[in-house]
Amino acid sequence: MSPVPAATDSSSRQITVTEHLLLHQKKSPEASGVFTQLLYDLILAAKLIARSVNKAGLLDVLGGTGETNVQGEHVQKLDEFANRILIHRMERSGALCAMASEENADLISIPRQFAKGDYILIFDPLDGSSNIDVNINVGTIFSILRRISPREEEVTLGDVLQPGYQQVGAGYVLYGPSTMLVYTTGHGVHGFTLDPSVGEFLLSHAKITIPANGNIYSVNEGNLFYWNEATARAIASFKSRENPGKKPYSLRYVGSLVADFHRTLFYGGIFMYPLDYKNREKPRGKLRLLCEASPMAFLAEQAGGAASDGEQRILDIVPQELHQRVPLYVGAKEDVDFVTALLREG
Ligand code: P6P
Repeated sequence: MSPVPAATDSSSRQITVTEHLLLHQKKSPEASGVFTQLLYDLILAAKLIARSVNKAGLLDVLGGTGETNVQGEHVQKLDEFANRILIHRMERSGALCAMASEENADLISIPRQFAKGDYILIFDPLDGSSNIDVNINVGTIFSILRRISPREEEVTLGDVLQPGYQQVGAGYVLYGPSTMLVYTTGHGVHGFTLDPSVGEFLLSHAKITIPANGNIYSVNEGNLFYWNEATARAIASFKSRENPGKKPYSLRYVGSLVADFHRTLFYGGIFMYPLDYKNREKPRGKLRLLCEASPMAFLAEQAGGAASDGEQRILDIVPQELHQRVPLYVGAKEDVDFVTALLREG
């Protein structure tokens, strides 16, 4: 019998996420099959969300539900749908002992009837949802921690309020012209593109690194009135020659963190959401530390970049509350270090 001819098309060289993870498991012996199962279930949830996001214009999922979430934001139907899909899928994964969602005020426990694991999943089910109705990219952002309390005890908030350097995994799914998964487990950043014909995320961008000298800055300039002097000056430097690029940068701003971060990851430059004084008594950042800034910071550092809150490294911040917000400066190291130094000078 003649040997089976090796596949000749490019698909024979395509690597799925599961294969890629198994390759990593060889590198990090502590990574167990449970982690692979966690990501597998997360990917299944993402495919289900992608299917609805891609048909949003055709299904009655556009528009809001008329409700507001813990953040006081209008809940879009797709937000709610994505949140339900993730919770339903992930509580059955057998990998988790708790979850936290941007859409839920409190920790989400794993129902008694399901097997539990030692991981905690924190997610923003559909970031950028304000852009859903105008067909602009939205995304799911996730962060994975390992519990620190003994397995036989109840999970507490202390298991979740860990600094970002404790993350064992982080990433996002970007729903756009193509659906992409970008993730890290601490061994670099890797991008997978969903091939709808086979329903698999296939490795399309291995070992992503943020290019230096990317001359793009990304910020909502409409908030200028709400920034303090030091912030306004620091951001203005990107419109002058007084910056690491030695020339004015281009401004690009989508208003979806996943889209703005994804562009920064590939083109370089910097994304900024500064502290703003919209509430004069309580100036704060807008982005959430646990489900937005921290996972993006882990990805940025793993891609050779940096992330700060304007004072300190995002990954060093010890969270005080579940929905804590922080300012975020993330992107190419030289740009983040430059603007952080200016802000520290005041
Ligand atoms: P603004 C989306 O609502 C989001 O949380 C992030 O995805 C995005 O970066 C930011 O808010 C945009 O905020 O105030 O510029 O519209």
